[in-house]
Amino acid sequence: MGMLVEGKWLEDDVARRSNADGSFLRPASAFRGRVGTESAAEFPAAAGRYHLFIAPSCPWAHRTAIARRLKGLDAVVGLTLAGLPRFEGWTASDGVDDLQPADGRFYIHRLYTAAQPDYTGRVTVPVLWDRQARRIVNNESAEIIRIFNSGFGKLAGVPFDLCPDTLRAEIDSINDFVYEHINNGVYRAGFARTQEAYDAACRKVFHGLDELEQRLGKQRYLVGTRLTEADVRLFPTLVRFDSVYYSHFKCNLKRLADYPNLDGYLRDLYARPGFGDTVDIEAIKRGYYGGQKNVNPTGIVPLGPHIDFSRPHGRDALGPA
Ligand SMILES: N[C@@H](CCC(=O)N[C@@H](CS)C(=O)NCC(=O)O)C(=O)O
Repeated sequence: MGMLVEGKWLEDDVARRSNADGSFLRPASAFRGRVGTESAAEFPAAAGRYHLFIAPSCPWAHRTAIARRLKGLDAVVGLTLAGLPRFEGWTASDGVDDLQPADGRFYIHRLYTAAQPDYTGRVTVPVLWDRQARRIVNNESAEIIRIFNSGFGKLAGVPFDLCPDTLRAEIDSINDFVYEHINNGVYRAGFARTQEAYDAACRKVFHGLDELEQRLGKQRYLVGTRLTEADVRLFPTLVRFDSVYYSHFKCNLKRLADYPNLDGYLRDLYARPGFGDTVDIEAIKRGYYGGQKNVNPTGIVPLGPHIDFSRPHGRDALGPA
C-alpha cells in the first residue's frame, strides 16, 4: 500500500516500513484529538457529528467497532466499512457529506488531505472523522476506544465502563504485553524482511500465547472478574489467528485451537453482542490474502479452515458472564 507525501499519493515500497535489521516498523499515528463532554473540549461530544471509517479485515479497526457497539453508540457515531486496499489505499463506496466518490470509489486518503492538505504519512484505518469541523479527530485505535468508552458521556446508550479507574493500571499493563506479543507481534512475524527477524517475532508470539493460556486457565477475563478493554483488544487478533496469522503471517508453531483456554475464551467472547456480530471471516481473509500482495503476490484466498466459533465455550465455571 502506498502513502501520502505532502498531500500527494505515492506508491511506496514496503521495505520503507522496516528497520535496518529487517524487523517491521510501525509508525506512530498522526491525529490524536479527543472527544469530550466538558465545555472547553476541542471535539465536543454530540450525536451525529462524528463518523468512524473502518475496514472489516483490520484488527485495529475491529476493536473500535466492538467498543462502539458495546457502548451503545451505533446511533451516535456513524460507520463506514472500507473494501479491499488497492491502488491509492483503502476505498469505500460512500464518502461523507461533501467528500464523495469521484469515480465510484471514495479514497480514504481524501479524509487525510481534507484534514491536513500537506499530510505526509500512512493512510490507515480506523479514522474517527469530525463532520462539522471536517477534521480527523483521531486515527489511533487505542485512543478511539477510550474516546468511545468515556468521551460521549450520557450519549452512550450503555454506561458499562470498559476501563474503570480501579483496574486501569492492570489493564494498561496487560495491554502492553498483548500489544507487544500478540496484536503487533503477528505483524512483526508476517512483515519481517529477514529470517532472523521472523524467527524472533514468531517465537515471541507463541511465548505471549503461552502466558495468556496460563492466565486464562484461572480467570474468565484478562483482568479481574469482568470484561474490560483488555479483552476488546485481544479478541480481534485471536479471532483472525487460525484463518490468517497461522498461514499468511507464518505464525504456525501451534493453532489457536491447540490452546484450550484461549480457544474457549475466544468463543465465550464471540457469543456476546459486539464481538461475534462484528466478525466477517470471509472479508477478513479477502483483506489479508487478497489485499497484502507483498505477502501473498497471487492474491489467492484459501478456502479453509472451517471454524465453528459458536461451539460451547465451557467458561461459565470461571466467573460470571
Ligand atoms: N496505530 C494504528 C494502526 C492502524 C493500522 O495499521 N491499520 C492498517 C490496517 S490493519 C492500515 O490501515 N494500514 C495501511 C498502511 O499502513 O498503509 C491504530 O491502531 O489505529
